[in-house]
Amino acid sequence: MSVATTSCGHLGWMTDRRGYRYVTADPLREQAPWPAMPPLLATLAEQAAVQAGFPAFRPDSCLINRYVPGAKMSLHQDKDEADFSQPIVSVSLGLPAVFQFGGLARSDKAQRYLLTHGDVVVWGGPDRLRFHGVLPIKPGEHPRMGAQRINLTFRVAG
Ligand SMILES: O=C(O)CCC(=O)C(=O)O
Ligand SMILES: [Mn+2]
Repeated sequence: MSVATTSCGHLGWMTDRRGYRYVTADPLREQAPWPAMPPLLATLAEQAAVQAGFPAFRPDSCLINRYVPGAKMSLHQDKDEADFSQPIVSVSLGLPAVFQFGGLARSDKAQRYLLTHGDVVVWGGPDRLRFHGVLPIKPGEHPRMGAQRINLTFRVAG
């Protein structure tokens, strides 16, 4: 079971035979520009970054991941962005998830955090390239979001 992904903002993330990269147009919508990042959400992400010590954070990309029960994301690093001095800001909505936050090597032991509706996580600085992932989402029904989890990650990609 995999995660469905799209983006908003100036840059969005895509994968094809050439690999993963950020692009300015959505290949699944006839190369239309990605939808604009809602200002309210951009402001939320920027304010969270300020609180975590990253006052210059101006995201140009927001990845939108949709998990249904059983969907998971394997341990990985976010390393396709241009500027690792800028953090990742993650907003979770809907069903709870167990977020794994590991070290700088894939084999490092990962800590586990339960992320529930409305939780915001910021990782940056020396933690920016830590491996992270999401364990399979348990079946359930969220009162506002139904049987799904939506995760938004705000990034400085370009
Ligand atoms: O769904 C999450 O909490 C993490 C998503 C993530 O790591 C990613 O999209 O790169
Ligand atoms: Mn990631």
